[in-house]
Order: sequence, then C-alpha cells, then structure tokens
Amino acid sequence: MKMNGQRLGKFFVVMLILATGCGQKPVDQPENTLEKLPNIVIINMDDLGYGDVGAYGATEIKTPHMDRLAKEGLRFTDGYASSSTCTPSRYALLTGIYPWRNKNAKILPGTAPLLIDTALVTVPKMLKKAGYATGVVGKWHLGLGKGHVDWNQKISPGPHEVGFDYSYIMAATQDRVPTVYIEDGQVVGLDPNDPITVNYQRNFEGEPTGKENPELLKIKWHHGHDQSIINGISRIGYMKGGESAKWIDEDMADTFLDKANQYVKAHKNQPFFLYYAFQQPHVPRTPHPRFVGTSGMGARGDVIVEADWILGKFLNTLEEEGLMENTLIIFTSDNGPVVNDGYYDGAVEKLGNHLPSGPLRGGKYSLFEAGTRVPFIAYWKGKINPGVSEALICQIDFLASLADLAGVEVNAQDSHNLMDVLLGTSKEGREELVIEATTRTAFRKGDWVMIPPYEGPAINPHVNIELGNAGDYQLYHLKDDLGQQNNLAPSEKDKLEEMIAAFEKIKSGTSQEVEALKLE
Ligand code: NG6
Ligand code: CA
Repeated sequence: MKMNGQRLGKFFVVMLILATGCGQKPVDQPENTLEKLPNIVIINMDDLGYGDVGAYGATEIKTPHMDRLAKEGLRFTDGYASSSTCTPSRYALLTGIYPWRNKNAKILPGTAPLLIDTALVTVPKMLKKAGYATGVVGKWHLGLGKGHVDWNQKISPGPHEVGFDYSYIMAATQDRVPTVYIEDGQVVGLDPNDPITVNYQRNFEGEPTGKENPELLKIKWHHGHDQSIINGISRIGYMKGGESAKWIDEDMADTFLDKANQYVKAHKNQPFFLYYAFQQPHVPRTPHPRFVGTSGMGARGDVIVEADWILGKFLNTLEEEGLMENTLIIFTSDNGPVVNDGYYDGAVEKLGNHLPSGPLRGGKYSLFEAGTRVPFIAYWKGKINPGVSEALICQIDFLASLADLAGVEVNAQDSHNLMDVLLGTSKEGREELVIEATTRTAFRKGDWVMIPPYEGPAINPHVNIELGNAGDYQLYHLKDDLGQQNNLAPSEKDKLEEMIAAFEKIKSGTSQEVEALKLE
C-alpha cells in the first residue's frame, strides 16, 4: 500500500503488529502529532437511494443539508456500497473485505452472533492504533455475542471487540427485535425484574403478533413483519419482556442525534472517529410527529426530510465546536432504495414523480446499479475543494484510504488506498469492483458492468424491484447506458470474455484467508 508520510506532516508510522511485538504501545509520537490528525465521521444512511438526494437530481423532495455537503464537498457519481443489502455492506465498510468472502455475510436476524472476526483489522481498530477515540451510534446489524445472547447481561463480543471504544446501537434493524438500545453492551433502561427474551423461531405464549392481532397495529404489514408487536408495529422475530427498555420509534432519530452530539462534544479535544449509522429511510418509517406530512410523499419522504434535518443539527454541533476545518465527513448509504419493504405506509401511493433510484435501474436487493451505487460525498472544509468526481470508489476502500490518512500501515486485501481520490487531488479511482446482492455477484470494470446468469425471478414482486437475474450474461456500457437498457453481451463477445476472465480472477485468485491482527 502506498504511504503518504507528508500529507499531514506526520512524523511517524504506526505499525499494525501482525505477528510479533504485540502488546507494544504504538506510540513514539511527537506531542503535536495527534492534533494534526483530522476527526473522521462516516454517516451511513439505511436504504437511501441514489435519486433520493437533491444533489443527485431529486426534485420532489428537499434535502438541503445533504445538498450542502455535496455542494461544498466532493460528490461522487460512481460511489458504491459493496452490497445491495445492509449486513454485507456494513461488513465491507468496516473491514475492507468483500462480503462474499464470508459466507455468513447475509441479512442477519437480531439474534445472530458477531459476524466480524475479532482478529480482523477494521477501520476503528486501525484508527485506534493511530490514537483515535472511536465510537458508533445507530444501526449495527453485524451480529452480537457468540450464538446465544442473554440480553439481560453484558452483551459481548460486539462493537467493542470490533474496535469501538463507545457504542450506542440498535442490534439489527428497526423492523427486527430486540427493539432496544444497547449502550456499551448493556440494554439501556432495562428493568431486571422484567427480563428480555428473544426468539426468531417461536412466539412466547400469550403474546400478540401482527399475524393474529392486526387490530393492534398502527402500521399494517404487507409481507413478512407479522410477528411480535411493539409500539403498534409488528416486527420480524419474537420478543418478550423489557417493557421499560423498548425504544419509541418516533424518537429514534433524536435519540441517536443526541448520542452523536454528546460523542463529538466529549471527544473534541482528541482525534475521534464516529461511525454514525442513521436508521432512515428503512422500514418501519416512523417520522417524529414534527415531520409527519412535511414531504407530501408519505412516511418514506417524511423520514428522509427528518434525516436531513438531523444531519443539519449534527453539522451545527461540529460547527459550534469549531471542528469543521478539522473533520473529514463521508456521507453515504448502505444500499439502494426500496419503496415497499414490507409495510403499508403509503410510500407507494404517495411517491408521485419521485424516483428513489434516480436514473439507475433496480434498487435494494438488486445487481443492477441502483442496488449498490449510492450517494457518496466527501466533505472537509478548507481541505477538499468543492466539485464532482466520476472516479470509481467503494466503501470497501475506507480501510486502506483512512489508514493512509492516519499514517497507519495495513495489509489490505480488497480495500484500495484512494485517499487522494477522496480528497479530490486525484481522479484515478478503482479500475474494477465486484458488487454483491444477496450472495450473487457482478463485476464492474472501467465503464462496463457484467452480470453473470442467475436463476431466480427477474423481479421480486413484494418489493417490486428488478433483481438482475437472467438466464444469460448481461453486459452494459454504463457511460452510454447508465439505465442499463441495452444488453451488449450478444454483440460484444470479446468484451464479455475479457470481463468474465477478470471477474473469475478476482473471485478465485485471491485468498479467502484474512490476516489476523492481534492487538493486545
Ligand atoms: C428483509 C426484510 C426487509 C428488511 C431487510 C433488511 C422481510 C419480508 N423483509 O428480509 O424488510 O428488513 O430484510 O434490510 O422480512 S437491510 O437494509 O437491513 O438489509
Ligand atoms: Ca439497508
């Protein structure tokens, strides 16, 4: 990996000790070195589409704060999540490893064990080595514990073992149990006399469900989501107890904002890394009452307006604390958009002319572009010049890139050091990228994308999204055909062969083994 020793006037290289010498302090740092490292904030939205943001062409919905980041920062038009669903996408973002290398990197239930091997290098572990305070606020969805979690005890391993000093999270998704916040491994507000039990197979006797008690629901389920009812919303999975600890859905955005703001204020005097994972616009969409009706587009639009407002408040905090010039903010989304993801919340009926995927084909769960090509903005006041970059970049590149920024050496396998691209001083992005959608993979190289043949329906009728499945190879030239309407596989045989060969090489040629990192 390329090292850039000058960029921030660094005088040191912190080595990740891979085999021997463990337990040594990664220091020998001159007094002022840490002060020169910028804070890093990654804001990861949940299911926000390429077309959901004004700066990316949305006209029917207003996102002034996202647009501000785009206008005053660097907006990537070819920025990708590695995957079109959450868990694999977040796995890649934090580890720099392609999710398809880990067979367990699929949408996880709330009871799944921690997906990330605690021996792996991660973005927060790497930044800790450079002296950063590290925190995560928001959606986790990467599993917790070792297979059986007692929600009434300290829950571990989890974010802490992945490298976060501080965590305030929801375990999985807003539509999955347990519907509680977990702070540093402890369920917040839990009454020991009302313990929580969670089960994804069987209901607890006498407990109402969305399936059997639709009269108790304030939002009706459309598909799935017919199990335990919490706050009038039926979820995926069954949960009993923990009454005092249950979150109030409508307050979730404010709660996470509060925690993110507190984190910034508490760590403003040292370099910090905050991974701030918003829950919007994933289902169930539960805007706070002050946002209901603000978009004219139903609940999905309203929670996007809410998320934008929350972002504005968070940026205000950075401004008030005088941190804007010293903070790199990356704004992105974990996967593409879906309008109906399982509840009758009016999103389909009220969508009007809004196109959540913008000019792209497909959406969440899809191998077509809208599954993984997402809003992707890098903002650093006074350091990144405003502009638009067409460089190909993926969230998987955060590990190697931020390691370069922090002066840490990592042995990255899939992650590319694109720090110069993020800073806008280079336009040379990746040459190729493997994207993933519910364990299927496709391949981008240059302006071309190739989707191998896959069995399965062309469209998921529940969510009404084209998945990318077809009986034959598909090949699209994105520069001329961003909307993937003209399959050139039958006519561009040589190109297709070249793409298949390069794809196979990456998929089989690289070791599936990951390098273990021992930190203590
Ligand atoms: C699906 C859920 C969907 C959403 C998704 C995960 C059903 C029918 N659908 O299984 O609502 O929760 O998982 O979304 O249960 S993600 O953004 O976290 O990947
Ligand atoms: Ca998601």
